[in-house]
Amino acid sequence: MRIEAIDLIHISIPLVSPFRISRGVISDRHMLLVRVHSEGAFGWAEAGADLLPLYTYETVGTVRHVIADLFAEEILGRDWPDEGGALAVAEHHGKWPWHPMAKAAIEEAFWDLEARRRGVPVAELYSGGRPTRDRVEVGISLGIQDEFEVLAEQIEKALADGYRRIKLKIARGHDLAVLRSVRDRFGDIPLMVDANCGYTSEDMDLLVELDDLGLVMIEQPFEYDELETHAALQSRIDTPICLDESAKSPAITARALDMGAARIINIKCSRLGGRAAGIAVHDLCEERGVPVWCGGMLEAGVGRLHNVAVATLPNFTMSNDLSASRRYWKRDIIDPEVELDADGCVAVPTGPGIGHTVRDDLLERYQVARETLRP
Ligand code: OSB
Ligand code: MG
Repeated sequence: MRIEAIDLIHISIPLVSPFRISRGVISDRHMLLVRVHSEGAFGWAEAGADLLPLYTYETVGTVRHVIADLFAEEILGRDWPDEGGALAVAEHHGKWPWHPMAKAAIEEAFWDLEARRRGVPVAELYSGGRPTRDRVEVGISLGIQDEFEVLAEQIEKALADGYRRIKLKIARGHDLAVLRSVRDRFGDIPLMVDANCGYTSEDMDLLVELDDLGLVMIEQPFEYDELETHAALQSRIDTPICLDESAKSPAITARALDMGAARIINIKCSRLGGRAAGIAVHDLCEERGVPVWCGGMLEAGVGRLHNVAVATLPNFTMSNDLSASRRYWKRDIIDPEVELDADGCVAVPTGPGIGHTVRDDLLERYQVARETLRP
């Protein structure tokens, strides 16, 4: 199979409300959509990076640069296997260091292409023949708010909508007191926190105090390379630590678990460099009895549907950050949009590939820049 063209479509979509994490605020979500073309078929992907490097160092600009100036020539110049093309491209990209979101986007587009060519849902390829679920459980991730009442209103709405657990972003000065007020107001709801690396070892005693709050987990309190600090905190608390930013590869994830740095892993295939790497982390956690869940990065429909598909694997036993389209966007780029059912779940599409249509008219409306790479 030859890839005849790669479309890179940079779009910007306004969030229904700004999303604040420890490092900054996201109001308009920028993203790079990737579409590969082969023999009349195509495959869609969405790179995880945003305009600014608030989560990791990657941005729309670095992803575009790496794909256009480095990967494209090889992708367009080779013959890829009709079956297993995504795995071949993942292995091929292994020779380059870093840039996981750029690699993940190309690999994801290959998965969707292969699934569409075979007429099967992309979830079926991700599962590799293992039993999968037909709905995935969903929790909501809520940004930092200055006003407690604004946050309380969002929590109330999320519970009424049926979300199965509430994740609150925390940062220095937006932590213990807020969480105590949430417990006072809402009682024993399934609650977790995500610090996005916002604390240091100097905050250890404060973080130990979070242990009394009965949280489902504490996600990524320290910098990504601070595995020892995470292990030190985990040894002092019963609440499980979950790693997000630190879990950069299957090998590092295994080492973090060996060190006792975490008891739960957030799988984001974009951060890990692709679906194959995400599935490898799923498998190694399953072998060790460590639960995983699928993280999100305010994806639009394409990235969300790839995430829904991967979250069908058996060890995704906790609620995933895969909210309904309308929690993020006035209008998502896919048809139909992703919706939450009455049980706080999202249905896994049964059509070919990611299973929903990408709307060209909306891509045009949200477009910032667009190019097509050819041999
Ligand atoms: O750490 O999970 C994170 C959003 C942007 C950057 C990092 C993260 C997030 C989220 C959003 O928590 C989760 C979602 O997409 O619903
Ligand atoms: Mg996180």
